[in-house]
Amino acid sequence: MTHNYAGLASGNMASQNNAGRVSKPKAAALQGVAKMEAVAALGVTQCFLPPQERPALWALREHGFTGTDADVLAQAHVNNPHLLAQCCSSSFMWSANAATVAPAQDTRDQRTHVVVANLKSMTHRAIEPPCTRAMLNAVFTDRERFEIHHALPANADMGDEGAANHTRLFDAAHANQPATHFFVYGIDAANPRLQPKIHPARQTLQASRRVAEVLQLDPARCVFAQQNPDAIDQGVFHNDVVAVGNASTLLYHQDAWLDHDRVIHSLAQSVENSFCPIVVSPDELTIAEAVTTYLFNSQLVTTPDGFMTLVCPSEVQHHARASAVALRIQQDPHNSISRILYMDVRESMRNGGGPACLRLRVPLAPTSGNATGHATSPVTGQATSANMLAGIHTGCVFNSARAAQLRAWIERWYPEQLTPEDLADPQLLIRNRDALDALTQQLGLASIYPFQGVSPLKS
Ligand code: SUG
Repeated sequence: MTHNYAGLASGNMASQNNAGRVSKPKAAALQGVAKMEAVAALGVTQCFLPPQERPALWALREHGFTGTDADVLAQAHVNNPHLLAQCCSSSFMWSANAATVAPAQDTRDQRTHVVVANLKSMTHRAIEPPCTRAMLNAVFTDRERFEIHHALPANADMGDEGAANHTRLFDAAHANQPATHFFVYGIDAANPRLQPKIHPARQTLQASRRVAEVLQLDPARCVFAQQNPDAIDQGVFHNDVVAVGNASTLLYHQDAWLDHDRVIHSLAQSVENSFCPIVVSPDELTIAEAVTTYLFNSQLVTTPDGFMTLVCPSEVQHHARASAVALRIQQDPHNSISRILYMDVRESMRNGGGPACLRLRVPLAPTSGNATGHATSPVTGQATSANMLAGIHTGCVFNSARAAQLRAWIERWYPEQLTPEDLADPQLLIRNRDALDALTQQLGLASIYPFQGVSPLKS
């Protein structure tokens, strides 16, 4: 509801270039729902997370602002407008950064493990984890099946940006076997020799390793790679700006990582024969073009026919070279990608988030018995049985009725547009809280927000 362009994310070109622009929160939310509907039409089961509470009054108070909520907003607006913007960011919309997930079949205790990302490298995002964890606990309610871990401590060497830097690869013919987990980091904090010169490296090797441990993964099935520091300097702040994977397919830019040959060799050994790398060379598309079009930030999903659809941002369609790459991939009989679907997620794109940023994969397997359902599992591409969704809060499972409900709620509560001046308006805060109260009641969700009495400080 406070989606705005404050230019808060250094190293994220879209965020920097659109700073100060008038935002359209209602359009942003409606674009997200339309994208979910399109993905649902491809046969993919989805859940959704409600927005976080913004402005984050508790964070402003932590910085010493006192008095009524209106006083706090007014003082922050005059004395520290940058902090106010940070406390108003809607950056939680990019749920690829919410957490890293390992499904039951990959973990030592055969439970699904989720590590909330600490997002410590950006102040406006570091306030997300406590509410993210409360939400994930409210959605994945079965503690026997799902463990939602705390974010890693925000130590200097523990920058974690969640699933944006993690890809799970597996042979769809053996989907119940443990998968390969591909972790990409920006910097080795113990050996920071190779690092970007201009923009920050957000993910540390130390954090990626720790996430793999907390997820209870077999170390032999984990592959770690370092982002190319030159790519970070050109705006590749997350790996998902230059790579996307699904099942055994990995679409990536040739200059994504250091030591490209070793990385691909290690992945090929781990994923074995089914591994299908699709590389895009700088001659076809430069890193700078990948950053402006977000070709690689597409959602890659398996459809019930066993083929895959690449859900691209419409910026790709309007870029001659990027759309030519998409067409080349679609027409190549050696991979499973048979369809390209273009979606308008422009409001998100203007802050550096494409279709892939707007989702977090939670692979599900049947809890027991045979899969006899109707929808398609994002993990296996096979039928999703009702029991796969057992232990998940039904109010947050997406379907056409929910889409209509969410649309009506967005139309009722979201502002058409916002400028930086609007963020200090106490009426906006009151309206946002009323909207979140209405939503949590409609969805039958437990209390998850600070204004509902949940601690905003513990993640
Ligand atoms: O962290 N943008 C987000 C975009 C995150 C995209 N997610 C993935 N690549 N998975 C970021 O840089 C901009 C907010 C602002 O400037 O107001 C921002 O936080």
